[in-house]
Amino acid sequence: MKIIEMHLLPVTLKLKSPFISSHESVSEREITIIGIKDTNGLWGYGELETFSFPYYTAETQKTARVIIQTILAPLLKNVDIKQPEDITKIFNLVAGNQMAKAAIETAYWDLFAKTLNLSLASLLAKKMNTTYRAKVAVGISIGMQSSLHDLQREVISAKKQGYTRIKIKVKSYSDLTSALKIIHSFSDLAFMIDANSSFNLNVVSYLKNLDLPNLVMIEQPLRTTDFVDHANLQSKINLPICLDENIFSLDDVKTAFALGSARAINLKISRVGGIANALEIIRFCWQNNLIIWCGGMLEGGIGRATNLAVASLAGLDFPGDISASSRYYFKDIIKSNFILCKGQLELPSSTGIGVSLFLEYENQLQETTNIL
Ligand code: OSB
Ligand code: MG
Repeated sequence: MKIIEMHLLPVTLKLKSPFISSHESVSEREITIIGIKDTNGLWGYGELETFSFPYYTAETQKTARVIIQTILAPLLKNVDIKQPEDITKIFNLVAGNQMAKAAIETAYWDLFAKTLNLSLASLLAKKMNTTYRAKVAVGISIGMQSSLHDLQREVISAKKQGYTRIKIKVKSYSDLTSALKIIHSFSDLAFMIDANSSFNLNVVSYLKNLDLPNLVMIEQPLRTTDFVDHANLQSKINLPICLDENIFSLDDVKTAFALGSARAINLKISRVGGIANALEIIRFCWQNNLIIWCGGMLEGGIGRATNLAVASLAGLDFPGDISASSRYYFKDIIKSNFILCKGQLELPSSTGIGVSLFLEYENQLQETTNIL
C-alpha cells in the first residue's frame, strides 16, 4: 500500500481550565491533525501530541511539523508499505523526534486497520495474542491546585463522575504532604502521585515509612534523564516508582528494569514513537512483571481514541490517564464523545480508531497542501 497524500492541520483547543504541572501551565492545547490517504482513497488520522513549548519533552508543535514535512514524509514517498512496522523501521534511520514519528505512524495504523475492515483494538489484540475489552476502566489526572481545599474539591468531583483511580500532580514537598493527607481521607479510591521530575533524593524521608495502601505508585519523582538515582530511591522505598519523562524507547525501559529504577511504566504512545514501539514495550513489561499503563498528553479526540484502543488490550489492566472527552475541552475535533460510565469508557465499534472528524476539520485538512 502506498501513501499518496499527507496533510497537516494545526488546531488550538481551549481548555476548560488551565492544566498545571511542574513543567508548565497549559490553557490552550495546540495539536496538529495529520491525515494520510492511500491509493484506494481511504484516509487514516493521527494527532501530533507535542506541546507548544519544549518543557515536558524537547519537541514542539513547530519543530515536529518541520521534521514531518522535511524529513519523515519524504522517507515514505513512493514506498510500498506492507504493514505499520515498516514505517517504524524506516523512521529508525532518524534519531529521536518520537512524537513527529508517532503522528504519522498512528495515522497509518488507523488506515491499515480500516483497510483490513477491523477496529484498531481488534487488530492490536491479534498482534499481541490477546483479546480486547469493549469497556475500558480509566483514571483521571488532576493538575496542581492552589489549595488543599481546591484539591479536595477536584477529588470529590472526580469520584462523583466515577473515576476509581486518581492521579495528583505535585511539585513541592508541601504539595506532597497535602496530597498524602487527601489520599489518607479517601481510602476507597486508588491514588497515584506525579511529581513530574520535581524532587531529589530527600523525598526518601517522605516516602520511606508510608502506610497508605490506596497510594499505588509515585510517578517520575526525580530528574527527567536519571535512571541511577531513581534506582537508588526505589531500593529505599516500598512504594513502586513509575517512570514517565525517562521513557522514549524500549531501551529506556530495559535500562530501568536492569537498574531497578522503577516497577511501573507510564506508556505514552507518542513519546515512544508510535504503536509498534509501544507494543514491544508492553511485551517486555508483561514478560518482566513491570506494571504498564497508558498515559495521556491532553489529547484531542483522535489521540484519545488511539490511546483507548491500546488501553483496551486484555492484560493492560491498570487504568490509564484517558479521561472522558468532557474532561478538558469545550469542543473536541471529533463528532462523537467518550462518555464515562461507571469509571469506564466504551470503545467505538467501527473500523480503525473508530471516530471521525467534524466535517469542518476534515474539509480544512483536505484543503491544505499535500506534503508528500
Ligand atoms: O506527566 O503524565 C504527565 C499531561 C501533560 C503532560 C504530562 C502529563 C500529563 C498528565 C495528564 O498527567 C494526562 C491526561 O489526562 O491526558
Ligand atoms: Mg507524568
